[in-house]
Amino acid sequence: MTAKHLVWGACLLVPGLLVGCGGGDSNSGGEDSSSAAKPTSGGGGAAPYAALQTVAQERGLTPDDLVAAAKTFQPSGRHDDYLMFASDGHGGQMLVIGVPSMRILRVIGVFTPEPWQGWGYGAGQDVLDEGKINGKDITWGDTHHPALSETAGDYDGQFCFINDKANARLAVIDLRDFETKQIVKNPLSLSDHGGAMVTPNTDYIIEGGQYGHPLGWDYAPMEEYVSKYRGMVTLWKFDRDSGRIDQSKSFALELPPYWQDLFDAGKLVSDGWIFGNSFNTELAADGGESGTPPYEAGASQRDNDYMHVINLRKAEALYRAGKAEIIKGFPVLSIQTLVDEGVLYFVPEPKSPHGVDVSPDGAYMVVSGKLDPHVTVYSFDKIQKTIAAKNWEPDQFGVPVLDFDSCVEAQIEVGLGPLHTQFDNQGYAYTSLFLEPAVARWTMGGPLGAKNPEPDWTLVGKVPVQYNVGHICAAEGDTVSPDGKYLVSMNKWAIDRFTPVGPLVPQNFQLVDIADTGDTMKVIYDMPVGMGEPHYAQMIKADKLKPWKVYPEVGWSPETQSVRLDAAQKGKERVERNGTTVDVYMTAVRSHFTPEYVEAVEGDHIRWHITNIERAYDATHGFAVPAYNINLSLEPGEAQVIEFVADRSGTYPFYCSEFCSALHLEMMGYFLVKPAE
Ligand code: CUK
Ligand code: CUA
Repeated sequence: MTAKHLVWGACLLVPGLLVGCGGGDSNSGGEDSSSAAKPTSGGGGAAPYAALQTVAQERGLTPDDLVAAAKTFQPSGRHDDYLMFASDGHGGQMLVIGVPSMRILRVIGVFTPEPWQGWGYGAGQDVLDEGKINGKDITWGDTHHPALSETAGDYDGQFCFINDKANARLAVIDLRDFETKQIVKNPLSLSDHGGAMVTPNTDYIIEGGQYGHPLGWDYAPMEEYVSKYRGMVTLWKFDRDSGRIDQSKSFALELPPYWQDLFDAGKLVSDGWIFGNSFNTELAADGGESGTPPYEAGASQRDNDYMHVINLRKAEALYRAGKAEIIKGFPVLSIQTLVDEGVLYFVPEPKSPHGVDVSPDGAYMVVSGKLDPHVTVYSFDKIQKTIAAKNWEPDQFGVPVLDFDSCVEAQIEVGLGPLHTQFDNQGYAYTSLFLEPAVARWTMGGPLGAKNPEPDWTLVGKVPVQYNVGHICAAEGDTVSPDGKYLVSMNKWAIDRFTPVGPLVPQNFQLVDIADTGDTMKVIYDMPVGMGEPHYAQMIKADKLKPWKVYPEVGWSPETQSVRLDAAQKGKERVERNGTTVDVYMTAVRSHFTPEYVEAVEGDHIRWHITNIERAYDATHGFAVPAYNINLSLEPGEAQVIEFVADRSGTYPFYCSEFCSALHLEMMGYFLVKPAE
């Protein structure tokens, strides 16, 4: 036996290691999974271990690899413990990923048409149309930050929101059916980044701007940057009952044009406040065109930028008291009002910061400086005392800049290029290090620190990641009660991790096991993401979600979450002509459409009402019409009405695009369009 064999023998003959990995202690994600057979533990004596040893040797797997595989493998039918809602960047969609298996479960069309669910190909058009800008269709988005709805600072599994950085839009997704219900276009801004984040009871969805421009984006020359360009943060009021943002109760705050970056809501002790960071206090304005440094240098000259500290409760009261001015039809509290009324404060933050993350107890705000090896931890209590003592100097817009030393609790040297911070249930914080690249783990002194062996602000360990990590996402890691256990490192570069597929390389989501304390974190899975470039994600315990299996009633409209009065009904299928308008009432059930052929005349205005009358889980039908750019996914009970002009005569075979039954191929019909006379 070689040394390697001896190692193997030692590992594989410890029964606990392998028996444990098949074990049934993991939550299996709701009622469906209980039908899945729970693996029996071990059994069979030494033979399975010998087989495992053979496979491991043939494939060159180390004992660590085997443990990682055992921690992430889901036997067929076993459900994941967590769901991760991830942006897919300029894919404009949302990804739903099971953890720990890292399997993609859903791709939700949000700002971008998505043909599988018919999003923009017959369904969802009204929602996509809400996202028009200057009357133009905008059919992509740059999704950055998903935000699950919260109750008392904890994910409640009801809704998810996400922003479009490219166009300053926000979307609402209903987690009963995982479909996008609303897109709001910010009337003030064309660029957002500090969204979506929610306040602890989802009263407001926060959308902070990014690149300054005149509010409402009217033209102003670069020379007027300081006088006319502005930043903003918008507070969108969310109405849980309707599942929609109520634009009539939403308002914005005018901010200096400092390129606001990310926002986070206070919680518990800091509830009622919001915090943001910014990265261009230099007001670099012309990108080097007139001999000044280009933005990357121009916006990085000063040692400090400003964390924004905003008293949301006060801002809300001012808005309700009618203190907002109206810009582009939208209420905006001016900088002057915010200063006069003590709503807005700044605190210096080290060089070119990225992100601000509020600790689970709400007592601390963590900011990373991209060009500074520290994370800076601010104390909410100290900030309040500094405000009370008026220990500040105004900036050039008159906003009080609080004394740095009076607000800081700790600075921890974590490594190169710190970006984003998440939290666990053991009193640790985790910060992504873009430049190293690694994820650092450090102890949160303060109340959570009581659980630590070392209640201190100390770096305790790092795990290298591959490569260039941006955000990290720990299980419920930005709530009032993080779960620990898993952390996903969302890496921008993959380089050598996957089989080459051309010059455009997938991003790499690495699952990190953070269950053990100390310097023991391990990467246990690499997941390529070959869509857009995800930024943030949030991970929720799967059993908090209560999605529908079928729509509650036949004739259901996902757009309104109610029965459509004009839905096609079983037994009442027909084609009705009224002048040149033709209403088709069609039902779909395994394995036929009724009616199976439909005749129209060139130029007719067609309203095609189609209902899937199935009540069986997973009995989805599609509806695809060639040459008319139509494809629907009709889940059980779903009704859609699509309108189009039959502008070309011809013979169009339509069909069901979901393989729904043995006779799925027969589930078709003809749409006949007679030439106009
Ligand atoms: S951002 Cu992309 S890595 Cu938009 Cu939150 Cu930091
Ligand atoms: Cu219905 Cu295929």
